[in-house]
Amino acid sequence: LFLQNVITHPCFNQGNYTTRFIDTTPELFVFDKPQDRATKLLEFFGEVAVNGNPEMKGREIPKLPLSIPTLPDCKLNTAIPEGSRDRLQKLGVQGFIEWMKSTPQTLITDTSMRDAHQSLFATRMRSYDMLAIAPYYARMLPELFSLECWGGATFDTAMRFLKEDPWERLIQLRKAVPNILLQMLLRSSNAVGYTNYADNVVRFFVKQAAENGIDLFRVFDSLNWVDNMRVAIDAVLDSGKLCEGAICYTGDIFDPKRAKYSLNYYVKLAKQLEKSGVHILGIKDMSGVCRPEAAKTLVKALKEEVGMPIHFHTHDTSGISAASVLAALDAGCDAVDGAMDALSGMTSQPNLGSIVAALEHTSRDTGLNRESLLQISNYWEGVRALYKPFDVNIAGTSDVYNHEMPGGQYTNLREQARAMGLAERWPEVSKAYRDVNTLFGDIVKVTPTSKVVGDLAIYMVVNNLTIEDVANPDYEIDFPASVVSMMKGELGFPPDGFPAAIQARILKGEQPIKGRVGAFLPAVDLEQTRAELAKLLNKDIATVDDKELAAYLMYPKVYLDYQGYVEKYSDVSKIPTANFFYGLQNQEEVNIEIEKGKVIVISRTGRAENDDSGLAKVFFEMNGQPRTIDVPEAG
Ligand code: 3PY
Ligand code: ZN
Repeated sequence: LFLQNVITHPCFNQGNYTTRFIDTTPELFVFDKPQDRATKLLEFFGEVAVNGNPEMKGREIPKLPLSIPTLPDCKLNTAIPEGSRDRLQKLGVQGFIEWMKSTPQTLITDTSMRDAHQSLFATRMRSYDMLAIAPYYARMLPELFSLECWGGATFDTAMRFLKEDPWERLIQLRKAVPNILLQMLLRSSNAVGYTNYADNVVRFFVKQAAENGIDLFRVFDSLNWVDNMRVAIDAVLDSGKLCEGAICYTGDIFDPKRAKYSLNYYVKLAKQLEKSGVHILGIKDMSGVCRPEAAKTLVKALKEEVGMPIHFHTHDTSGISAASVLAALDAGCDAVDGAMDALSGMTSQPNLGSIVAALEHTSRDTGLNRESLLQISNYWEGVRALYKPFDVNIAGTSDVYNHEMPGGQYTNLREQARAMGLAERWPEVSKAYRDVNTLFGDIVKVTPTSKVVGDLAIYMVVNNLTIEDVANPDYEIDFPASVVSMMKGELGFPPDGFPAAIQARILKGEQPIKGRVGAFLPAVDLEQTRAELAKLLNKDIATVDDKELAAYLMYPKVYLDYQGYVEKYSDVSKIPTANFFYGLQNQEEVNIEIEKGKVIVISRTGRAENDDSGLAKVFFEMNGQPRTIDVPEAG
């Protein structure tokens, strides 16, 4: 093992060593125990064979075995062409922004690895499936503007449900795609969580994201409060990366009954963002309610009023969002988002391949190769089938113009309602959501404010409450904690505040915060927190790196649970997705590359009936050696 460490050490390999190499290279004496990792993975397969992956609880298992997704027909030993990231490095931020504004080419962001699966199958896509296709993106689609592949809900779900490290996902994607901009969604002071973090935590998180591979940050605030975006924006600007400040589109600029969301409201916001120094202006139509004529009018006005390039993001819940994309482009929009065909439509982004086709041979041609797009989408089609139990397959709906639920929330809330036995009462949930929004003063609904509105809507339907009951000061209601928190101002405030009467009723005598939460939250002592984490993990403090600390700061409990899981089962992210969710069938064999060049072969050879002690025996072969795993059967 020692020899193995010496010969694989990069310095040794490159001849970069002296006679003191052994004395000065302590890591040569660190021996990993492949046997341990393999045994832990066997424990995982034993557990899934007997008790199932807990993620599958209450879900319908598809017919097995599932086909392995087909990778494109392209050699990976070819050179990687230059792309948007090379351009950024060459031109610098200002030069790049000038290029964005001057190129006639439509710039296209692919959301497949973030928003698309967040909106279609509960953010469950695993790194395994992203990393397999990533090198093909680098070679086949270098004309893409960016890959949205990180942030939003993915940070949480990676650890909570998929038991994998979100940082490792980013680092590996960066390695596989060195030429295209990697983009993330950042919820300003809520970072990648649901609450307001201390300012220094937000700064610390952004720094880690920038250092580990993010080139472009899309920053938004869930109430469009620019003051609440400043810390995040400044942190991105300090990192030297691209900062896109996004305005969240709500209502309808032409609806006289919703005059607060007028054209002027958005123009004012855009000017504030421009003043704050962002490089790109994002229009974040998270619910997909920006109708074609509105998109055209909005983009035209913004182009006239501000100097930043414009990037339009929408969702296809209505079924006609591509019309809005084309209208925005007609008005001079610089960049737009789409999702690969197989991951597009409904609550996801409009179809990227079709947008490309629509623009082909026009002055706004995207330069993307349609055959390459099809091959990559074909791969995604195979991937999507692996996640069928999470895929809420419902049709598009014009009801979205009434409830305005964000794409990522719509499927989640429907699923939550179904799990609570409210499937048939969905129209009531949708109506309650709309009523709650009105009661709150017609607010922007996007994570986390959308979650608050959803919480109260579900609460109303479960408890058979009408909106009059909720508003009635004489009716005793135990409001969900998230609702109380929002009324206190813990997510910030809309420009016109929350309606005083309902705010007072919900706060029951408590006073709301005056100003920005971040201004009140004391800075977190990062080194003390690192020490606390080291103790909890039983590790030397010097080995707790900034990424781990940042993950713990975002989600303390989720992070510790995830670490406990890794301790027990090792790194399960290396297991192919079908085997991760559905285990190994009898006689099925799987190859797992536990690290580069180190593959273990596991096959399941049988299972014995449970013995009296309630232990089930599952039989495997690991690299040809028979192994038996005893698994206690869960109650
Ligand atoms: C998120 O915050 O995760 C979103 O996708 C909001 O639209
Ligand atoms: Zn979105």
